[in-house]
Amino acid sequence: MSLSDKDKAAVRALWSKIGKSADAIGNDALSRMIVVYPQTKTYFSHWPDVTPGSPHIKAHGKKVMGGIALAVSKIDDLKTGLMELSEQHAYKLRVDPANFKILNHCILVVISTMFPKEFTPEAHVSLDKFLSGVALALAERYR
Ligand code: HNI
Repeated sequence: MSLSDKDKAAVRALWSKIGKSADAIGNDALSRMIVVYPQTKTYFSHWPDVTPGSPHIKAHGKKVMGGIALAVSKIDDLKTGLMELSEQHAYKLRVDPANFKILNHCILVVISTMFPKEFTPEAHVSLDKFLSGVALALAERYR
């Protein structure tokens, strides 16, 4: 799986329209993740309040979307660009990589509902490929 020039252009174009809403997207995606896939909550059990829209979820959604923004800027070489984040998730946070796909799904759902006009089938397929690339790059340091 690799991103074509067309995919990269579509992701950059979409991001230029939705990037300013990254905090809201992150909050909603994280909130959905913990509700729809409650097993993901175990990683956040050190937080005082793991409920949808809580200050911790909001702050973390912002961080995660910062990671997505970084990925958009490193779209030509996601593996190198996300190496440090991969190391953190693998060695320090010990997040099972299966969860990356779960969060990706939530991000897609949120973007589709928040930006129905921008989320064309063309944008959908390229964003899906991009997020898969992000998940693969984040899983890189696990082995
Ligand atoms: Ni993730 C911390 C980015 C998926 C659990 N994560 C971060 C940080 C970024 C980030 C950025 C902040 C690092 C720092 O403090 O320097 N995470 C991303 C991205 C994805 C992702 C881009 C996938 C799209 N993380 C996930 C998933 C889980 C997850 C799916 C678990 C279900 N991440 C964490 C945890 C932390 C974290 C736990 C530390 C939180 C804390 O306590 O500060």
